[in-house]
Amino acid sequence: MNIQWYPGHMAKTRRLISENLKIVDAVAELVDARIPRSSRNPDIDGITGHKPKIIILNKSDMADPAANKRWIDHYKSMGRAAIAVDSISGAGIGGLKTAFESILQEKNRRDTERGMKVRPPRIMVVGIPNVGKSSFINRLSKRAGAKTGDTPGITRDKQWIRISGGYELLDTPGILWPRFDDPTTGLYLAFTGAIKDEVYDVVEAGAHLCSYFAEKYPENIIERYRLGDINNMKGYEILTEIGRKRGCIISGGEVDMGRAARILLDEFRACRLGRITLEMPEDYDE
Ligand SMILES: Nc1nc2c(ncn2[C@@H]2O[C@H](COP(=O)(O)OP(=O)(O)OP(=O)(O)O)[C@@H](O)[C@H]2O)c(=O)[nH]1
Ligand SMILES: [Mg+2]
Repeated sequence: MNIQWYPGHMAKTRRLISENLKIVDAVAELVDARIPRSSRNPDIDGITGHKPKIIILNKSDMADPAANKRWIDHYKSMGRAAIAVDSISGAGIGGLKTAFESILQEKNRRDTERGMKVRPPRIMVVGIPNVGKSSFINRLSKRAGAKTGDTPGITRDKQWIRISGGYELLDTPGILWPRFDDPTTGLYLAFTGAIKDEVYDVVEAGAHLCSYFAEKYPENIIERYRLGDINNMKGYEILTEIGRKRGCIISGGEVDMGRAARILLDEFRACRLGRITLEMPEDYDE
């Protein structure tokens, strides 16, 4: 399955990011801890140029804790600032001010040398749709100032939000890129809810997610849906079994595959299948 999604409003967001770059001091790029590779927009480094940058591994509460650590170590080994957070509970948020100060150290030193006053920074928050940019900002500001929701495309325009210490954060709409070269990228973005459900085949995606679980986390799916032996079963067969177990039956006793797939995707996104990381740094060469 080859999923692609790049509606016109994303091209507009790309321009918005470029245009506002000159008035911000740093960029916080949010990635989804369950899919740190697929959720890193390859265009963002190009658009944001040499601005100080930090990678925020968000939704870390939904990902495998050991994998979170491996990803943070991986970013650090590449010389990138990175921190894992949970924007709902606030775990990890306490370390952010220090992390921002550290990426801005060089700029502040230059400003001081030039006799300029060091003012509280402006930080642009960017990332793919539904990754938690607005939730992250709300958590930092301790107010629900930015609208959030569990579908991609909630934030429509930029919005400045001031937090303690005089910091100003710029919320931006989610942005993908014009073409996913690797079909796995589109699939993982669909699983985690970064791509709206209307643009891909939900049953096919559900079957792929079953195959992934069968290979990497078989106990989680067996336990959740009380499945028997899934060895040698294809994704589609596992999904059929899930549908049967959940009573998704249509006339003639057949399984309603669409309903089965939606149950699986909803429960995966709600973390009911456990803390899952779909990709590890060592699986890819960067
Ligand atoms: N478990 C968990 N859920 C989160 C976290 N951050 C955000 N969410 C949830 O993820 C969904 C998307 O959050 P938003 O803050 O609206 O995401 P966004 O990146 O601003 O999305 P767009 O504006 O559509 O691009 C919401 O249902 C949030 O409650 C997190 O760290 N952990
Ligand atoms: Mg938003």
